[in-house]
Amino acid sequence: MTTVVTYGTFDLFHIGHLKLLERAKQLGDKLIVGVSTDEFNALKGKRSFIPYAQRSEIVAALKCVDMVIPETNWEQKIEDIEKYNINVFCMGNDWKDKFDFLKDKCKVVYLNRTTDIDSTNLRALARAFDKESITQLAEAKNIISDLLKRFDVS
Ligand code: C2G
Repeated sequence: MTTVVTYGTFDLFHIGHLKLLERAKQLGDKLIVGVSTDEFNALKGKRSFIPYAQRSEIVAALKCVDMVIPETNWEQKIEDIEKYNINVFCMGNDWKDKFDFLKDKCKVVYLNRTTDIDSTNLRALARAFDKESITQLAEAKNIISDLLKRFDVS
């Protein structure tokens, strides 16, 4: 039985997260995912849009995920590897080399990230969309009020 572990925030869950987790599962038989708590995200200097309870429930619901644990600090990886008899630690390659210190405890694998999507640009997209739709609504309001004036409808 090969047990794989990976960690992440998984905010605004998207295809990049899914592909990472599915490929992580392919590295073994069992996949454990450490989902960053809101408090740990604050330590990472990240504020997630979706609260931990929902982020962890979404990840736990995935076919490829066997177990979710809270990620509360940077140091827990070493304990987790021993506690859960981890054989493979994997992360997206935006973390390349950052976890090589785990190599004396288990295999360390960095998987290619999925390009053109991440939670930050999804948030920016949502903000732009809101702004654009508000602008369109304001334009529509002006058109309607002009029409009402023209036909003297109060
Ligand atoms: N990821 C990916 N492709 C993307 C976005 C993310 O493959 N387009 C991967 C990341 O490389 C990471 C995982 O999905 O392996 C989770 O990404 P984040 O939620 O951004 O994780 P992060 O905030 O980097 O936290 O201790 C490790 C940290 O908890 C990682």
